[in-house]
Amino acid sequence: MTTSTLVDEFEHYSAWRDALFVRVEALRAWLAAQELDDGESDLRLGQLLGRLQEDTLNVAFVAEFSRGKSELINAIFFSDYRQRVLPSSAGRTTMCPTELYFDPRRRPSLRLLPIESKAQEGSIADFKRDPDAWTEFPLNLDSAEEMSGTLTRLADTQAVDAATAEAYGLINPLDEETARTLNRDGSIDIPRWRHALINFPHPLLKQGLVILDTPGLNAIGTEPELTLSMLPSAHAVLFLLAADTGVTKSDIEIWRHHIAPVHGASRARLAVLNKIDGLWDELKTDAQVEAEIAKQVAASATLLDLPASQVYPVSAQKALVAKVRHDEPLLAKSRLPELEVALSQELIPCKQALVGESAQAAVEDVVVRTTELLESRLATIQDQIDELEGLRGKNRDVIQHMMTKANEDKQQFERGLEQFNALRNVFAAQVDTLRRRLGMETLRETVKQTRLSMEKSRFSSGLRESMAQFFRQLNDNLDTAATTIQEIRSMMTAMYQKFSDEHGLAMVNPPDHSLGKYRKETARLERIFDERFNTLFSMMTVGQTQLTQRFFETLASKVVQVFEIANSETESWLKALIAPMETQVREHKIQLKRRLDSVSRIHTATETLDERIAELDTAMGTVSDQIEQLARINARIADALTDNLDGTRLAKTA
Ligand SMILES: Nc1nc2c(ncn2[C@@H]2O[C@H](COP(=O)(O)OP(=O)(O)OP(=O)(O)O)[C@@H](O)[C@H]2O)c(=O)[nH]1
Ligand SMILES: [Mg+2]
Repeated sequence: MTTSTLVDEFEHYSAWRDALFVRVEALRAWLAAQELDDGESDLRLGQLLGRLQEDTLNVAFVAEFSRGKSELINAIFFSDYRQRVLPSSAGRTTMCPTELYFDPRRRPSLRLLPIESKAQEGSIADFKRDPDAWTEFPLNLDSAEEMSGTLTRLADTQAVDAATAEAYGLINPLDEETARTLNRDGSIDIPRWRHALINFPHPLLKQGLVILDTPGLNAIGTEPELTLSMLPSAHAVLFLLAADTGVTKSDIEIWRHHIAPVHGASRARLAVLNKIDGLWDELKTDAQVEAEIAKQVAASATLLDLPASQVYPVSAQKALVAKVRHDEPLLAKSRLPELEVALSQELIPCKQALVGESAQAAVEDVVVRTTELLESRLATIQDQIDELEGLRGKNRDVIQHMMTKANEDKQQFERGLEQFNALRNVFAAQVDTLRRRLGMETLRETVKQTRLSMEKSRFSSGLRESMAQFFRQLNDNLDTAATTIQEIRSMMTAMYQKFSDEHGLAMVNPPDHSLGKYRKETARLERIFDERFNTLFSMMTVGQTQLTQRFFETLASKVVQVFEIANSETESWLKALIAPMETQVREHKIQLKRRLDSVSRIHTATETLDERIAELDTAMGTVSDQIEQLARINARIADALTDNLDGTRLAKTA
């Protein structure tokens, strides 16, 4: 198998993730076996395990047509198949966005969403939930030829009249470009499919790699979901230029509108100057060719406003040939290995840090909570032992006194509980306010109102105002929700303080919860809308109005997604807020009762005292063991988390 740094790094990453999974699973099993798995911990660990299992690494390839995206994907990921897996040829080839991944629950196949779906409501994400919307072709893995034959459907086109193309939002009749693309009979060739899903059991795809191949600007501009969702959610975006065309106007447009804004701290973005083999020239010295390549790299970097070191010159085609023929000098000359190193360095550590952080937060939360519980058990047992030890040889009067005292403590605690229950009502009311502001029903209503007001407005200024109003409403709701969250938190903090002061319960610092990242996400969507709108605004036609509405629908479904996450995180937070209190209260009640029982037992038979103390000693040993075991399991998870971050590799079997 041809090895490359990217493939290696990704395999190491998967091994790291698998090891982490196994150890977190061990924690969960241990908690269950020890009967320490309160619902909240089990839920958090279950979610974490689910995330680790479904974890994907998304890499998107974006460029104007014919820059060599499909060829580069073939060269980086599919050279083992010794031929082109994705079709790559001169002119427009890939006609629709194509996702490559592996889902073991489905057979290997190519699934295609017909272009007619553009006239229907629903985003690609919606259609993905509807298997009947897709045309499916099985992939015959035993025949490379048959397989690449099936995949040529990615290049299917069909001729339609201009009105149909406009209704799909694929052309703008006012555009000069459109006039030129019309056939002699007035028809126009459009893609046959809107989106493609390739389910393919490649080793890397099996480990969670998802590759997105895109067609040129025409498709990016007409499929809002690419801009809003698929590109921003990619962990790395590779932008391709070609040495034979140089940097064209539409290259720059794609870069400025679709890639440059999509840059976050945790996202890799690489510019690639492909087809440098066109500059190889046997009549020139190597140094002269080098200089020529460096010159083109520098020129491209200037136009993209990037340092030259961030533009990677390669020859995808020669790299593919070199890998297939095991021709090392040619592979070096293609300079693909350098790109692969850069890609893996930018991509994998970021991704690992992200996954590691979220795993660590969940595990720490569960471990801290469980340790606290065990420690409070330990303290109570110790108290009881002390109490009983003090009783040895005391007379009945003293024991009578102890019993009165235990009863008093119990009653005082019950009064405290009444207050706690009263507070829960206040808590419930505030949670209600919070859910109203953040809830999905409110959001759906806001979306509906915006849709209505957009339909009513005939002018672009009206459309814009509807959208501005939409975002104002969202922000207002998020602000109110944030204030309520702070109120709830300070109320709970006070309650914990009170229980800790009056009843000696462990002081818990309730977790914080911020809606900041959702504010940021809606702000980002608003910015994308603004930019998009400014581009469209200059050429508003009936078709464009429709396009704006379709754009809004995608935007709205994106906002719905954001709010869904915000809601589920908020719900988890609410649970995490109240759960320790409930556990502590339950635990304290049990301990008070035990104390009372034991005193009254002694009251009736002072001779059982030694037996009882021995019992408590055993219980003490059990709990201490549990604390130790938990610490060991936690340390193993911490090892799994940090091993690889330090650069040492984890064996797959670890
Ligand atoms: N000389 C040379 N040709 C290349 C290279 N990479 C790709 N090509 C050729 O360029 C043409 C376009 O390549 P594709 O991989 O289809 O390009 P694409 O970016 O996927 O294009 P669309 O699918 O149309 O968006 C094909 O004929 C490739 O063989 C390269 O490194 N050198
Ligand atoms: Mg292609």
